[in-house]
Amino acid sequence: MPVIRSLGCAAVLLAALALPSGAQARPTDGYHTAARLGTVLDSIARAKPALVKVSTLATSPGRRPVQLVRLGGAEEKPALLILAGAYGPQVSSSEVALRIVRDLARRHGSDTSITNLLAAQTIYVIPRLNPDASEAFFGALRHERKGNDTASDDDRDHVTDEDGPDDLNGDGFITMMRLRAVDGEWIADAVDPLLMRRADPARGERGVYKMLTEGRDNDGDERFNEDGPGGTDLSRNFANNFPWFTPGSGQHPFAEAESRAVAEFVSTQQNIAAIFVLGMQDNLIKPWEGRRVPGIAGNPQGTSAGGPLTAPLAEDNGWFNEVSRRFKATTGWSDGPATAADQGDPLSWAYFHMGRYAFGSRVWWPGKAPVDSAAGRRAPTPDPLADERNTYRWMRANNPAGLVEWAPANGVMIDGEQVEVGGFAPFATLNPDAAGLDSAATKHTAFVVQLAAMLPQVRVDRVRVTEVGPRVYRVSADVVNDRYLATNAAIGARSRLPLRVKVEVALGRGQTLSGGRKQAYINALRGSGGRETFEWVIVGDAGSAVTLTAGSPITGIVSETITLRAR
Ligand SMILES: [Ca+2]
Ligand SMILES: [Ca+2]
Ligand SMILES: [Ca+2]
Ligand SMILES: [Ca+2]
Repeated sequence: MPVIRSLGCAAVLLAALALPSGAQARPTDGYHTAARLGTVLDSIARAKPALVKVSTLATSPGRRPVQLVRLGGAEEKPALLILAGAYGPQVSSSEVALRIVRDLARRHGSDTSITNLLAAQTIYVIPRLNPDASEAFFGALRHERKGNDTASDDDRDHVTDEDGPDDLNGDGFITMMRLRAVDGEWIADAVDPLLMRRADPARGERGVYKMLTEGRDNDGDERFNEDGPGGTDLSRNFANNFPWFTPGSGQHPFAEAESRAVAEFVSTQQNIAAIFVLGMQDNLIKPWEGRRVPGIAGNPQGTSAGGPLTAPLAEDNGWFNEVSRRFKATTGWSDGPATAADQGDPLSWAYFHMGRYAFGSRVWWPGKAPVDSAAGRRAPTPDPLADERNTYRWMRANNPAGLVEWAPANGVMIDGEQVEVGGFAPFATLNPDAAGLDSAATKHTAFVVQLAAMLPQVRVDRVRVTEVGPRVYRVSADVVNDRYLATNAAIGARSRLPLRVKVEVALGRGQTLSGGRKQAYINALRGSGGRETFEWVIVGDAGSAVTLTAGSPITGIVSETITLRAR
């Protein structure tokens, strides 16, 4: 194995040397195939073996490993989990996760803040949850494939993967296609004709085109590209609000080895305090807004009578708002694309099902394009295509290769009509160039460092001992959380996930407890100095000691030895 690895490195080096100067940047520059991702992670672990451990969390149906990186040494401390690459086409999320690992590992030992952080906390990173789907990014034919390699007969016609997209114009991209049809619902936008929108009959508009993914009806069932290669989109295979019977979501929640491994890891790993998802769901640019939604038959949601929660708890709003404010201050980003639906996604699952503080970033998106105010170029207000128009104009200015202007695909006719092919190039709207990746990674690393410092931590404060009678002592102490986040979000206090803070007094020989509880639990200890006072009456000899411990796997456990004597 090491022989093959060194050969691989040499080959990469030779390829780099052989690149002619001034060579065209390729859209895959800066990105790592599944194989290269594994090689790079292994080399980071080899360089810092005491700090970084890489293991295989699951093996995909395509026999690719889903890696788990543990930063912070062998002992498992209170932890942050970073999950990326569940949505295959968003390869940028894996690349940012890889750069977070690389950057933290590199700075450990020379940057005191990082060294201290990783001495006190563990950071887990799952950089690429759907390696099967992401591999399409590197293929000769570029196609935004979402599913892993699980075989799936999406249209239930007894044949599997019989009709995928086809490159009709031979440009190496799968984009969209349009053809004129009397029952077409689409028209080209008057201002930016690359953009298509549905005709609005209320405004007297008549549809002209049918819009489909580029490709033929390979099996003649009168449906186009309805069942291509690729099974389950792992960003839709988690349990919260699971989209049942939807092609691509999987047979049932956690039907796949990859998603199931995450569920098992988070369920058994009691030290995970918060989960940061780099994916298609956002709650950092636009924070979640918890509100009370009436449940089934008017019963409260989150109860057996009222059905599951569909909105975050309003009690958590303040914290989501503040973390969002800090994310925007750290990244300099103030707005971004709308979040994708919370349907079977890992972010909403982390919060609603696992009771964790969960934060989601869209990672990267085309920035604000300059407004085109030339006559005839003004967009209508309100603009039904605002987001697409911005993306189109940004591409035109920054990445023209990300656009395919509508043009006839030579000689391809469907229903007697000439097929035209066009639209955004695959991957272009989700994945920046190499410099864009590095810049997004720097911002996200800074936020990760900040977020890790917000995780709850407890200490014991104000220990007081008073003698109330011969051999009888009253002992009291506070348990304090100085960090920003509470030991449990409101959702976690309700589900008792993660484990609550336990406060326990251990008696010495000849001592008895005559007041107070040997073990007590704190439902949720708020941050920013939240404290709870505990009191015990202990019978024992002067000078003997009791041990007080407080904490949980997510806060760390502290202990204090208290000597019984009058103070
Ligand atoms: Ca089929
Ligand atoms: Ca094409
Ligand atoms: Ca079919
Ligand atoms: Ca078909």
